[in-house]
Amino acid sequence: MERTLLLIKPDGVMRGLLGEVISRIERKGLKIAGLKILKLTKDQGESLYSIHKAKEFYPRLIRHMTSAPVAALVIEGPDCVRAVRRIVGSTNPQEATPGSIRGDLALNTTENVVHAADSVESAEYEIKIFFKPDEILSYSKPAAESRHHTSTG
Ligand code: 3AN
Repeated sequence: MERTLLLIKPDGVMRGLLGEVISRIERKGLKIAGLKILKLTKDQGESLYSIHKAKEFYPRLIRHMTSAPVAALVIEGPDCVRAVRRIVGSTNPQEATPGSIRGDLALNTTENVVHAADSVESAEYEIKIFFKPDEILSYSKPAAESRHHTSTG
């Protein structure tokens, strides 16, 4: 069972989009195994986006990410890194497919509602920035167990 990290960014929280985003994740059938609201410290923002340190937009991005609370979610499900990236849509909301979170709900690239880890390795690294192991609860049914359950009624 794969895990990924999703952040609802300050713009998403301030616009009252927590329910909208979480609902799209749940409707897909993915499970929320960890959930918290927090204000990112500068250190947490820099750890999350260290790969973009040299980019022109980096200071603006860190300023935005630390400007108001975010929601951090650990999401669990089969192939969920890729599934969540598809639900989130392209970085630039103007190019994001309608039906995706960014395609439907965002207009600009800094304030694009959500962040999602882009690989299983990034997900592991990013989950550790925000969650201790005992703050993540696994309750997905393994596929074999649900099949067995169905056949025995
Ligand atoms: P994604 O969030 O789609 O994985 P990344 O990892 O390339 O995109 O970028 C991380 C964040 O940096 C984006 N969510 C966005 O807020 C910001 N960002 C990326 N590229 C740009 C850009 N060209 N201009 C402004 N902000 C950007």
